[in-house]
Amino acid sequence: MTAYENLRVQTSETGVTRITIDRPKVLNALNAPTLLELRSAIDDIDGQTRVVVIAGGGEKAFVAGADIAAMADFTPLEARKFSRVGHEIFHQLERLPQPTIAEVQGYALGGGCELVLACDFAIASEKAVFGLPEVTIGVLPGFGGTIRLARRVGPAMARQMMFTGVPIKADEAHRLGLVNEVVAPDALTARVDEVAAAIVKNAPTAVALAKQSARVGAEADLASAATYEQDAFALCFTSPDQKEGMKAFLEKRKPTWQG
Ligand code: CO8
Repeated sequence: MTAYENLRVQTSETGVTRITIDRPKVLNALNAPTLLELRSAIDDIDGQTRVVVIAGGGEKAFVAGADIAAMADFTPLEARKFSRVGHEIFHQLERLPQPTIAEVQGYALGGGCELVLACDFAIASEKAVFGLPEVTIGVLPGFGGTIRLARRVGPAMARQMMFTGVPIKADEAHRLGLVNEVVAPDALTARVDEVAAAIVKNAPTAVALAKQSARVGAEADLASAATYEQDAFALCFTSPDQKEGMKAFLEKRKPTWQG
């Protein structure tokens, strides 16, 4: 297992890999070394992992944004590169075959909110706070936030959040569909583990193909998306998991997946 300075990475026996951004003194702000470690941790994810959880260290924050101290003296070219690297890593996260869950216990601001948006879905504590405050410090959401927030909560609300920079609380984020569930702070990890376990018990190939079809479908026109889904459905029938899943149902027993 790779040792990191700014991350903690643990894989459970059931195949849930938890990547914790761990710089609590600066509310887990993302600087370049942290982003590069995140890239390496995502690269290291293999078939042993069935679900990826992204979390923040400490009690206060998921991630309070890109590291403002590190960005303050950027030249335009350095800013472009930082934005590009962030985009590449969040894109890589979004395209993992395994489902990804953001476990949000506190501030998810700026780049932290953008990290949430690069995950398949989020489960939050009642104390979580979401926002894109970049314009309050003279920049804009540069890790995909101008694009992904609109796709999650609709263009008008995304623009209000982006133009005002005013953060929203967990219940409002839930109402908008930015998070799937809001739970008490001390119940958060257990609830995320429960949802991850519900995914892990299903056919790995089917889950991966369902994720890919949903992602392609969200980006394609309806006819192409429908064709892709039909192909993905057919692909399931090349997998031993389909044979086992249907056989187990008919034999009234639990399936054993090969993946
Ligand atoms: N970057 C660097 N340090 C941070 C950050 C951050 N984003 N957020 C908090 N910290 C540090 C504080 O400076 C402070 O350090 P110190 O103890 O040395 O003074 C420590 O974390 C604790 O923070 P606070 O004392 O401020 O804690 P509070 O509870 O008073 O406030 C807040 C919490 C409201 C979350 C507050 O810290 C805050 O507003 N943070 C900044 C939020 C923000 O503006 N985020 C967006 C940053 S920009 C961004 O994310 C752009 C992404 C795209 C980049 C594109 C590339 C060019």
